[in-house]
Amino acid sequence: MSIDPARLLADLHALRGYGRDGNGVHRPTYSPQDVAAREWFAARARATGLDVTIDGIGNLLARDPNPGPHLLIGSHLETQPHGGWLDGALGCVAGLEVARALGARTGAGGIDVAAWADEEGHFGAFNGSRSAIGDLTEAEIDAASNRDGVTLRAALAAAGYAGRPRLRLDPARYKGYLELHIEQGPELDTAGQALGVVTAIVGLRGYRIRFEGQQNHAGTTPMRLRRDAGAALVRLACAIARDFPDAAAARTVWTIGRIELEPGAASIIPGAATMMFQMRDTDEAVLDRLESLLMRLAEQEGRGSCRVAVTRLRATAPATMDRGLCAALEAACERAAPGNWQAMPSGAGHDAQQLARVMKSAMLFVPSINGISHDTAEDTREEDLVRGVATLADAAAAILRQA
Ligand code: HGY
Ligand code: MN
Ligand code: MN
Repeated sequence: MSIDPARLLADLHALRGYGRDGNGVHRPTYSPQDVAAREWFAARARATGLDVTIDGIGNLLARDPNPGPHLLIGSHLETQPHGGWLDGALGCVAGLEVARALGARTGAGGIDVAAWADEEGHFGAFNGSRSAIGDLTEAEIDAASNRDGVTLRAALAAAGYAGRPRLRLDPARYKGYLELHIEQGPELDTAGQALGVVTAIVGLRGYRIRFEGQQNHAGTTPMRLRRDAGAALVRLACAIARDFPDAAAARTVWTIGRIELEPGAASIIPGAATMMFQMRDTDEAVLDRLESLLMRLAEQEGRGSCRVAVTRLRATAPATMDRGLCAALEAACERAAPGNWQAMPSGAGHDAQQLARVMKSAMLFVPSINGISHDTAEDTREEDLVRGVATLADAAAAILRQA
């Protein structure tokens, strides 16, 4: 029972070719390159002896035909726009490689492999893994669209998935779910650690904040008469920077990912201004406290001169990883890299936090060089990739052997 490093790396580099963008990959969900990548992955899984289905939301599930017990290993195949080549891809290919390594052994049980659709949220929040656990309604699919205004229904039709039934996982089939992922942050790389065992995954709150004032001439409108939506938005950004640190916890993060001024011309006072804002923490109480603060600051910075609307677009709960599965991962890490691994929370969201709602789940991290991710510069040393998959296989075999 061992993985084949050359086969693993060859698969990772083959997958990288679907939407290649310099050192990274541009493979948005349901894009032609994403659909082609799913078909490639399906063929690799079939060649491994797994029964493969791609369902009505684009989830790919490759099932081991042996009788139980089973473990489910997966991640996602699509990427952020102009993103990295390993975010998601590593976890999917790792599942395939572990299935091949363990499948070679005799006896019952084995590995199912999943590629969850749209973890990267082009059309919503964890649509694929939420669909698989029964938490995605047809109405949500009807209402969803991406930032270019393409509806999810149209994207599914163009991908050839429309009309297919959506798979629903049977948690009783599995002893649990494992996901191997790049850390996407600087901790392991900075500490020189080879592996990370995830203790918890952050919850995320995402908002659209829109100020509406009065568009007007940038030269003839006296400052005291202005209802400048752009100025109100900038004041809110400054108020967040001023007040959030004292209200936040040690690892809380918050990001203004997009600002739009309308109509966006130098000689026009913006009549409207929109901010896309998100925050993350492993503690719901912290997110609740910061949400109340955000609402208060938005109202305050509107200051009557502008109307303000704060719309909560997404709210993903934090998740704690299963202690038993973590113990198996920790033991495998100690065998693979004695004293050179650590337990840590995940600052990124992952499908594992959805799977954790229906079955025991755990995650293993490998280092990201310079902590870079969601960027074409994202990368991990090959030795770390191989060690991560080998450690995952070791832990998976141990979990399947447990009574
Ligand atoms: O944004 C995230 O946490 C994930 O990488 N999509
Ligand atoms: Mn990811
Ligand atoms: Mn990502």
